[in-house]
Amino acid sequence: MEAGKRQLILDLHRIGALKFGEFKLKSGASSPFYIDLRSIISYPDIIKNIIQLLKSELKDKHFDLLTGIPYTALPLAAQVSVELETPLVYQRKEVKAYGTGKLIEGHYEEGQTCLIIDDLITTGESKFEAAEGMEHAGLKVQDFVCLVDRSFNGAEILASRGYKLTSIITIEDMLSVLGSENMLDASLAQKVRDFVATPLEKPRLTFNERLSATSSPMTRRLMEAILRKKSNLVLSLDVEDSQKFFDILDKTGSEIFMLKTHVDIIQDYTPEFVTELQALAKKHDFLIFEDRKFADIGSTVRKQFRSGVYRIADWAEYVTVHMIAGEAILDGLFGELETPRSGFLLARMSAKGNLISETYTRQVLEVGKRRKDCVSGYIGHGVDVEDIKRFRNKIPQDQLLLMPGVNLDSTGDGLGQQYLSVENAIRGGADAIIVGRGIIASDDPRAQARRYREAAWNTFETMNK
Ligand code: S5P
Repeated sequence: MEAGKRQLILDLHRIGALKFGEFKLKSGASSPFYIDLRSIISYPDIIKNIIQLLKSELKDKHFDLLTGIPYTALPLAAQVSVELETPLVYQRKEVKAYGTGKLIEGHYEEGQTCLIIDDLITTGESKFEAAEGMEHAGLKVQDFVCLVDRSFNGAEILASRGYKLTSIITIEDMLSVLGSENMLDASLAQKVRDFVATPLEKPRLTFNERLSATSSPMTRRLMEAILRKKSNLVLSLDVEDSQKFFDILDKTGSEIFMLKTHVDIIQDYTPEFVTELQALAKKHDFLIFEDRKFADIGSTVRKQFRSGVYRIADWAEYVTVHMIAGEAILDGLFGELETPRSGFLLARMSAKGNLISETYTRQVLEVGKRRKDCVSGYIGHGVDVEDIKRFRNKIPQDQLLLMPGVNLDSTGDGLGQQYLSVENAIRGGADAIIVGRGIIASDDPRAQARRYREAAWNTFETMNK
């Protein structure tokens, strides 16, 4: 190992930026090591070394601009920028959503390539957010350089989105340097290795354990229905004619635990529609979910939910909600209701080119976690199993992930819909799949509903053993 890297490891250990022992993480889990590089700015000698190390990593890379992810990496990037005579830009941390203010400070031109420096990589999430901000401003991102890769597979995670990661030092480097200096005993080093090898997977609870840990009655009802009906299938019954609607529903009702409607699609809607719907829900034992995608201010959605032609709150036990207008929409919808109702927040969408960003998704999850009283879970999607797993890991175990955009025979519909397979959706961690045309466009919806239910349930069962 290069002398500079070795020195860096010893220095980080000396100043307490790197510690071994037992540390409690935010998640409540405990970790055998702790890294916090925020204090390095107070040690000019260490910074000098880091700048040399960064410079030599950057030698062979092509970029027009540099940035560091605030706060820790920004002063590092600033120094490297001066030494390499390459312009610096940076992304404002406090501007969280696009379109509301200037996101990138500094001079740049569209199409330029920006290299991103950061101090640590763990899950890759903040890297994706940084890249997204740069790309949104018209810059290209290819390379990330991190001081410490504290993950098991940082390079792989970034490669899944087409980025290249170079790390100055890894956990393994630290273990070997400190081990060779007798600063770390072998059993603790092994503990660290084991911990790092499985950092992304939270302790996995079975579905039954998750149910026991869930306190929201509306969320428990969903979980209980899934177990009772041995079904993870939500039917999306987007047809215009009520007779056809009830015909398909009666044939498929036994296979589903929940029905998803778009009631405003029904051409011949009358209040009797609801009576008949509720009768079938009783007959086949399924829940009712109106995919209204509420998105307005609290006072307006309150009326949209409770009044008008459809009086959705009277019969839909669950509804979808966009968080674009902020958390107060939840009070507008679910506050002061006689019968409790619950929402699913749109955290990610299946439609090609949708405008949901990583930052937006994170913020939706933050609201949803605070509001378990009226948020049973999220609507989400992903590009592949690994991507869905990473997303699922951010969702609390006492909330559900429902996944639309699932089809066993098609990859898209020519109108932007993108389909995943049932197996990928469930293996990624979806608790239920939402299937529309895969079932209703068939000549035999009953057989298709059974096929989807079985495919999902079989995968779900193997994961919950
Ligand atoms: O991101 C999304 C969110 C939803 S709720 N993508 C979706 O497709 N949906 C809904 O799921 C969509 O409105 C439709 O009702 C259903 C998918 O239907 P399918 O026919 O493509 O399976």
